[in-house]
Parts: sequence; C-alpha cells; structure tokens
Amino acid sequence: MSGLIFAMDLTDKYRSLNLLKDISEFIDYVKVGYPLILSAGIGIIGDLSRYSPVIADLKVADIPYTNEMICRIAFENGAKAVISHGFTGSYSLKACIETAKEYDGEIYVVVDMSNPGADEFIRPNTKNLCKMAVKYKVTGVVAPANDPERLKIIRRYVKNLRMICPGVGAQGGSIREALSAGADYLIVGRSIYTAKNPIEAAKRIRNEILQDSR
Ligand code: OMP
Repeated sequence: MSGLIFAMDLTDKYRSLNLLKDISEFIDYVKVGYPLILSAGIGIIGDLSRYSPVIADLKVADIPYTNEMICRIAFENGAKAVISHGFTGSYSLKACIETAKEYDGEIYVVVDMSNPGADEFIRPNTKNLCKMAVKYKVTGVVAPANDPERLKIIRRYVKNLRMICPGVGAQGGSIREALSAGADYLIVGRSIYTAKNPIEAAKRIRNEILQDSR
C-alpha cells in the first residue's frame, strides 16, 4: 500500500491512459470523475482499471432507484469503488451500498469538502453524515486534507472507517499534517499531472506518504 490515490482529471483518453501506465506502480487507486468520463465515455473506467483499481467519483446524489442504476453502471464497467454524496439521506446511500455488495465493491461518502464554501452547507452536517457512514458501514469517507483540524474531528466521528483525503499540493494542504490528523489515503491530482515530470512527482509523493505515515 502506498497511501496515494491519483485523481485523473485530464480529459484526453490516450494521455490519461499513458500517464496512468507510467505511474501505476506508485499508486493504490486511480480516481476518475466527470471531466474524463464525460470526455472519454464510460468505457474509460474499464480502460483505466487495466492499470489500477478505479474509484468512480460520481458524487452520487439522487433517489435510491437512480443511485442504484448509477452505481451498477460504474461497477459493470469495472469500477472498484464509487463516491457518493450523503446529503440525500440514508435510503439513497443504502441503495449504493447494497449495489456495491453485489460487485464486492466499495462506497465512499463525502462528509466534508476541501473547497471554500464547504462551511456553508456541508460542514454543519458533517457529524450526522459521519454517523450515517458508520451506521451503514461504508468503506470510507472523503474528507479535506487541507484542513487538519477538521480531519482530526472527522477521525473521531468515523472511528476506524477509511478516510480518503483530497486537498494536498494544489489546494494548499500538507502531506505530513494530513497524515498525522488521521488521513489513510491522500488523493492527489494536479501536483502529479501538471508536473514537468509526472513520474518523478508521483514517486516523490508516494515516498513522502510512506515516510510520514511511519
Ligand atoms: P487536486 O486538487 O488537483 O490534487 O485534485 C483533487 C481531486 O479531489 C479532484 O478530483 C477533486 O475533484 C477531488 N475532491 C476535492 O478536491 N475536494 C473534495 O472535497 C472532494 C473531492 C473528491 O470527492 O474527490
């Protein structure tokens, strides 16, 4: 385990696949979301999964019936995991969890965010989102690596659930602080794919995570 999840937010299919091939040895998962899926089509999940387990960042947020359809499409196309929102409530989240079970898949639920404005709506509800995540036994939660104080609080709320955390590098967070606040995996995009040498960047970040999590 490297503790690194690569956020693949490039929009060109072949550039993405070539880059993933080059850095797959340094990462545990690749996370793919709307920018690349909408550009390259749903088949990109299967293409990426040849090199690394895929987290489909679909931020699922609909009625249970539709959530089930969305998750099923992601898993049928080769995703190992799906990211869901939690604010639509437990019935919608349970639809994702039940569907994931059929595929031996994982569900991560967003309990806080790394962007300015997270304090307006999501943050006042973090505690209840975490309680729901624990109650329904999701695989883990998404929480902001650029806010270690929040991470410490969220770690207490979610107990031993996995915390996957974006916000280091381009969004200002520090690897060491996020790990010591309880992050299990760091999600990193731009610091790798916009680097002059993305392979070196991925290797360096992986090494930093390994060193700091000792
Ligand atoms: P970089 O900021 O380029 O390292 O990428 C971070 C990745 O994490 C992007 O794919 C974002 O869409 C995603 N993300 C956040 O940045 N903040 C959040 O609060 C949640 C996510 C996410 O759910 O992945």
